[in-house]
This record gives sequence, C-alpha cells and structure tokens, in this order.
Amino acid sequence: MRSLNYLGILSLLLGVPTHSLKAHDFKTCSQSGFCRRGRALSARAKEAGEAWSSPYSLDPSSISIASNQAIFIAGVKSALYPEINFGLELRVHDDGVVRVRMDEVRGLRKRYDEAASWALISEPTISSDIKWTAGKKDIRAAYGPKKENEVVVTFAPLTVALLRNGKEQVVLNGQGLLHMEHFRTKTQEVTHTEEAAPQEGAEAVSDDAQAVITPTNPRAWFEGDKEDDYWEETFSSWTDSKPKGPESLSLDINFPNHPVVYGIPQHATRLALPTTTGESPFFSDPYRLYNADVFEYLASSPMSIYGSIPVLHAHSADSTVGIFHAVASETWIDVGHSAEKSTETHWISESGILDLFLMPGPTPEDIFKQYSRLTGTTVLPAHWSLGYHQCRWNYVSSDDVRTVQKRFDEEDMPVDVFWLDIEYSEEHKYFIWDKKNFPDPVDMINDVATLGRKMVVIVDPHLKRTSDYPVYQAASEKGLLVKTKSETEYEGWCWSGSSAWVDFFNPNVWDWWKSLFKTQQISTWSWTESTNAVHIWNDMNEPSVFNGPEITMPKDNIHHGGWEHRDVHNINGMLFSNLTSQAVAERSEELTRPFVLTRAFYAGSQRFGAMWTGDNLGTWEHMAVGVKIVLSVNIGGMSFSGSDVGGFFGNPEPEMLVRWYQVGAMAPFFRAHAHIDTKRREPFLLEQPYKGMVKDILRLRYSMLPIWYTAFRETSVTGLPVLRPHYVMFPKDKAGFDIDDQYYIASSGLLVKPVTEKDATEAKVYLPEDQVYYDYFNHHAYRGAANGKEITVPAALHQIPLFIRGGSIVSTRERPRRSSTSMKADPFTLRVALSRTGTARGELYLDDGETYAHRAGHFVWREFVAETPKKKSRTLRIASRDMGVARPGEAVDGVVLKAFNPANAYAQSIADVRVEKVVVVGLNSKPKTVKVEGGADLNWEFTLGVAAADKKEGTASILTIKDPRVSVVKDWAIIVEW
Ligand code: NBV
Repeated sequence: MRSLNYLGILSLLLGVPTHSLKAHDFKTCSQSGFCRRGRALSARAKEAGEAWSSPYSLDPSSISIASNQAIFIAGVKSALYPEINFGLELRVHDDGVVRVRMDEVRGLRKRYDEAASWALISEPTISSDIKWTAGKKDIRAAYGPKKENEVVVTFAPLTVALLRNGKEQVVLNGQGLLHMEHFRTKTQEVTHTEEAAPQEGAEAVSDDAQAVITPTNPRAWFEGDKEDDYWEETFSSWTDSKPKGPESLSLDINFPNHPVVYGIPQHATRLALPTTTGESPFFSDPYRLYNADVFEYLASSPMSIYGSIPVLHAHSADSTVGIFHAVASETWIDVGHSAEKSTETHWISESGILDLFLMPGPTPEDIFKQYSRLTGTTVLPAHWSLGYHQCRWNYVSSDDVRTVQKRFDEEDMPVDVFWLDIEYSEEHKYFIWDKKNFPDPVDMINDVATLGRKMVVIVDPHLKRTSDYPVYQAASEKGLLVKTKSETEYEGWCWSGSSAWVDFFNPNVWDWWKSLFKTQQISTWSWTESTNAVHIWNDMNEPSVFNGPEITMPKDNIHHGGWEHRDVHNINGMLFSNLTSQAVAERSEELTRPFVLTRAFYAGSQRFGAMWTGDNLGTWEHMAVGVKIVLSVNIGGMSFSGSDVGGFFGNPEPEMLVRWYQVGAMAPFFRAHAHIDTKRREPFLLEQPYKGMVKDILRLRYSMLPIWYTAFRETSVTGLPVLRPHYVMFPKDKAGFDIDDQYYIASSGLLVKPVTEKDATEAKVYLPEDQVYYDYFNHHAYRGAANGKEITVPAALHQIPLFIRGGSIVSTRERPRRSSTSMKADPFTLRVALSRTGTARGELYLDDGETYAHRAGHFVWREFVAETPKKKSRTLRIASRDMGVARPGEAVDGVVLKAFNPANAYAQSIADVRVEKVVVVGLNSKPKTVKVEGGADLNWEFTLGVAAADKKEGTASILTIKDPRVSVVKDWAIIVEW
C-alpha cells in the first residue's frame, strides 16, 4: 500500500500518471512537430502524384572514390536551398552491407553523428572488391561473389538503390521524401508563401527535377507554407524549446517485391507489421521509436514502449533484405503497400545524420549474420540466469525472502533467483539497504547463495537529491549529472522524490559508476553490503521521469558534449545498463558473467544482458501480444527476453497463471513478477491441481536447460535468434509469413505453440513441411505436408503444445532439483526423434556456466547423429562426436577461438557425467540388439507404434535405452539392429 500512497500523492501534486494508460500522455504523430511535417511532406507528394520530384540531387563532378573504391563521397544539394551543402558517403563492407551516410556539410551546427559508435562493435571492414562505373545519370558498383549485388546512385533526383541480379531490393528516396532540414538562424517566423523562388545555384538540380518544382513557390510546394513548430513546441503543459531549430530527417525506404516487413521493436503488435498508410491502414499513426514508460500499454498499438531497435527485415518468398538506421532521436516509421507485393516505409527522425546500413541478405539467416557483425551477438548468459526467476514488487524484508525460498524448497519447486524491487532501499536511495526491513542484507544474500541461488536487486537511474546519499553527492560534486538547457543540474521527480540523473555519455562517469558496485571498499563509497551473488535490474531507464514531458526527460536537457537529450534519447537507457553490466562483471577479482535486466534498450543492448516487456496487464490479450513482442525483439537481436509471468498488473485467476507459466517457460527469460497492489501469487500458493501444473512447468523448464543453453551458445556465435518465427525457419513458405503465435527454439528442432486463450482445450498448429513432428510429452506423431498443414492438438490446461521436429536430437536433464546449480553433475537423457528418412542430429553445449573460461576454449560441444550406415539398412547408429575446432572466424561473445582442445579442463571436470537414457522415437520395428559399439548389450525396452517413415499418425514407436554408461564428453556410438 505504501507505494500506492506515493503514486496517489504524486498524482495529486503533479498530475503524474498512476495506474491506467492515458494515451493522451503520449504524443501522436500529429502532436509532434517534425512527424507532422514529415507526414505532410508525404501527403503533398501523394497529392502531386507523378509531378512530384525530390529536390535533392548529387553533383557528379564532386564524386571522389577512395580506399580502393570502397568509399564513395559526393556533394548533394537541395534545389530549394542551394546555399546549403550536404555530403553523401557510401561504404561497401566486406560482407556486402552498404552503409549510407548523409550529413550537412559546413552547416551552422553539427548534427549528432555518434549513434553508430554506441551501437556498433567496431568499425566494419570495407570491401576490397568494388569497382564503380560512372554513367551520365548514375554511378554503380557491382560486388559479391558473383557480382550479383549492385549499388546504384542516381544523380537527379538523388536515389540510392541496392540491387540483386539486376532487380531492385531497397530503394532510398524513390518516392522523393528525402528531406534533411538544415540548420538555420531564427529570424522571424517565415511563411514559404512569402518567399522567393529558389536562389542562385538552383541549376544544380537536373532539368528533369527542376521541371517539376513549381517555379512560383517551390519551398511551399515541397515543405508546406509555414514554419510548423520549427523553434518551439508545446505538448500538454510542456514546452520544448528548440534552440537549434528544425533538424529533422525524412526518408522513404522502399522494398520492391518484398510484401512483408518485420522488426523495428518495440511495439505491441503483430510480428508482420500491419500498415499505417494506404487505403485502409491498420493503424492510423506511424510506428514510433521513442523509449517511453508506457505502463499498461495497449495490447495493439504502434505507440512506443520501452525500447527501440531501428532494424527492419523486408521479406518475400525469394529474398530477405534488411536495414538498420543508426539514429538515436525520436523516429516515426510509416509502413504501407501501394504496389502489390512491395512495401514502402517512410522514416521520420527528429535529429541526427542519416546513417543507414543496407543488409543485402538474401536470406533471413544472412541478415542476422550481417546485423550481428555490426552490433554484436547476444552475450552467452550465465547458466543460472536461464532458470526460473521469482520477483515481486516487493519482497518486504530479509525474512520474507527467506520464507519464500523455504516455501519453494518445501514444495520441491525449482527456482534460481530471488528479486528485490525498489522497496529494499532506504527512501529509494538505490544501493542503500532499508535497515528496518533488511537489517542483515549480506546474511540474507548468503542464505540464498548457500543453496546455490542468486539475488537480483534493482538499481534505477534516478538519484535522490539529498545530502545523505553518497552516490548523488559524488555525482553532483564531480559534475556527472544531466543538465538543463540553462546548464544547471536537472531535477525531476521519480520514486526517490526530487531526483537527478547520471549522464552516462560523460566518460568520467564510467569508472566512477563501476566503482559503486565494488564489493570491497575501494573508494569513499562502495557496495560492501553486497556480494558476487547479487546481480542487477535496471528499470525506469527510458528514462522515466514522473513530471517530465511524456513521462521522460525534457528534450532540451543537455548531455556531455553539449548534445541535447533529443539527440540521444533512444540510446540513453542502453548506456546505463551496458555500463552496469560491465560494472557487475568487473566488481571483484573473480571474473564471473554478470546478469543485468534492462527495460530500455537499443541496437547493441544484446551484448550486455536481458530485457523484459515491462508493465503488462494480467489479461489474455497481453499474454498473447507478449509472445509477439518477444519474437520481434529477437528479430532485433535481443534474444534474451521475456514478459512478466502472471502479468504485472492485476490478479490473474489460476487458469491464466498456469498458461502464463507455460508462456514464460518457453521464453528465453523466465521471470514471474507482480505489482505491489496485487495479491501474492508465488506458485506454491496455488491450490491443486494448479499448483501441481505449475510445478511440472517449472520442472520442464529445468529439464530443458541444456536445450536453452545450447540455443544461447548458438545465438552468441551466429547472431541467429533464440526464438525463430516461421519466416526465419521457412523463408519460402508464404503461409508462414504472418505466423507469430508459434515458433522454434533456435535450431533444436523444438516447435512451441503457447496457449494464450481462456478455456482452451485444443490448439491449432501449423506444420510447414513434409515431416513428422512428435508431441514432446507423449511422442504422438503428427504429419506435416510439403505445402503446409494445420493440425489440431489437445491443449487442456496441463498441456503445452510442444513438438520435436523429426530429424532432431535433444538433450535434457530429467532429475528434479532445487536450482540449476545442483544439476551440474546430473546425467543426460537424449531424445532421438527420427525423421521420415530415419535420421536425426542435434548439438549440446556445456561449460562452467559462470566464468569466462569458455572464451579460452573450456567447454564441451557435442554433436549427436543418428543414421543408417550405408548398405546396412537394418542398423541405426547413434553417435556422439566432438564438434571440433571452432569454424574459421567463429567467435564466442566476439572472441575468436584459435584452438579448441576437447580434453580441456572443463571437459575433464565433467568426464564422469553420463548419458543415462536414450529414447529413440519413430523406429520401424522392434530391434534385435542394442549395444554400445565395441561393447556389451544394453538394457532396453520397445513399444511398437507409428514409425517415422510411415504416413500414419498416432503414438510413435519408442525404444528406451537404459543407462548406456557412456560419458557425455566422449565419442561413442550405440548400434541398434533389427
Ligand atoms: O520498481 C517498481 C516497478 C517495477 O516493479 C516494474 O517491473 C517496472 O516496470 N517499476 C516499473 C516502477 C513503477 C511501476 C508502476
């Protein structure tokens, strides 16, 4: 109740939001000056039709090509402002990605151009294989192994296109919506109707282009007839002073022959993005990217929520292309389809340069590789962080934590992490324990840690402005805080009352912030009342400011380097959590993998931790859309993601809670959380049969940890997401393009269809191929079809539609334990799910789960293969072999492995860990013998059912091989003969 009072008081005093979403707290496009201008430009273009032409053109005589042809630079002008210069730069990278940058040259001011430096892992290597050929109207370069890719820059009007095999894939400014508002001096309000025609120099535009600019009033024709919110704008009771004036950037990016687009998270909507323009748009506003604390967000909306990743995939049955726009300011994106089978997008950003990466694909897999070469892969998390996390706002005392832990153990429910929300801290001064309720924090942490578990404690970015808070005092004295437009310390309201915010763009902050997490006293203030078992939750980092415009910081606040908050808003939250992650990693001599959960994120956040989908509601709708959001952030590279199990707000009925646990257990990040006003809902509080159901789900998650960890290892190396929607797995299958309620877990072969509907007893599942799919639990065989088939499966409350694709081998650990730590020496079960042709394969990755020794090659990486050796058709050989040396160029967390010794120290340490059971699903007939190659006969059981090769459906044949006594780190083979 305590915090309800805070909220209530804040609400009364400040008009601060409390519980329900007030859409009017957040801008629509028409309430945002630059978005309105951008959309108006597009409306004018539409109205002008064929007569519309971009005033931007490139001066061919200015072209210079450097660095062995890979860097192209040229001058660009707009016929409307001939005195203003723009520079266009194109770089072709060695993997075929084309980077397109455009900036104002010698302008009155500098545009923010550092977003990429925060997002990218390093400066990409440029191609050494490019040759530009200049023509009269354009210049082009063909590249790629078969010179299949081509980038073409057309001079007037300026367009940039990426072609494959002569066909346009991505076209910039094809609709003439490019407009980089230049810096200018404020005179008096200018209306374009009073203006003169283009000044001298307008000749820079080609004859063609000039012909369509209305001679009498070209600026009004293109830009509108008045300065719309150029120098100041108001929203609700806030005024945004805009000392720099207008500096927005509008650009149309079209994807000919790509009918579907995915990405640009985070939005609560379908994975295949619905349209926002055209005859009958699905949404009336563009998708907005402006990190915002939109609690109780709508379950279907293009509104911003907490994070922004400006990455888009455009897809068709034959091709996938992608773009990444490294822009940090508020951005709106319209999506439409005026031509059949093509997608048109219009990007409108408030400030910053154009810094666009065109990713040529041609498959979704290629796009993930190209994107992760730019921004990095999801970091391999600590193994324990893939277990179950129990959170609530708040566990109110150290004894509360102990009791909750005890209750889990009494009920034999596995859990790895207990979380503390803001009430652990004294007056919301993060790091400082509220000693009334947490008198013995280190003892409490140790009590949790002794049982092999961890704690996660919240550290929000707002610092209480008070002289008895050493963290604030130090930040203020050292000048590390964000400033107002008049260069004074910015003060806003948040949980801690009057608060200030650290400016993470300031390099002086970095070491200081890291010092705060040291568990040994190294400076005036270190977190000595913490241990290495404590990890961190970064919330409210959009940043959320209760009394700020749109519940965030004023855009005219000033960051390090003089940049306005508007320039850096969308990366601000990422800097906070990325640095926190480094701080946790480096806090003690003993280097262990940090876990940091962040609410706000940007491109590159995947390198440092996990995200969750914020304050969802305990409704079926929110449960369902959470799955889609998690799929979409996976597309954006952020694989380590999940939603609050149970829904943050509300009191879910037991049925809903069970379904929500099923959804959570099948998500990369699995945490239950609840608002302070909700009733306690830890799983042990449920009545039967629900309690038993949730216990089974928790145990299922733990048994599948080897699958999840192997999936994360794969994503940390390849950049392919942990959760893979249909278009990623089966890019050619049109019927799968819109599917976003079922997905695959990495390349494990597991297909999940979470049930998110009330009273469900059945579920419909789409099988995209002519393959057998087995029910994970009872091995019922279902048959897909080459052109796709929908099956109906039982989905009573205790059932999760989870399938193993024929042809997969999955490894599990089936012994119920209290936490993941106690499973480290447990034996494995291998499930060999035979394909129609009687083969299967799978991988298992293991390491110590906690340190960085894996980066030096201390891990176990096995491949399991089941096949029928040639000419011996009545034999199935199931072999375990080493995956061997990392493939050339393959890197773990960005560190390229030079050598890999299968007998490394970690492998030796688990040499005794064995495979205790092998279950072969889908054999044709009863075996005669089953033995280890070169060894004795094994113990086995067989039940006859449907074979993998059959056309029939029904329970599959099952061969259970009991304790073959083979080590999980060694090569071996089991021979099945019949
Ligand atoms: O710290 C309190 C909550 C937290 O429990 C939740 O998960 C965050 O998304 N926090 C937001 C602040 C206020 C929510 C009304």
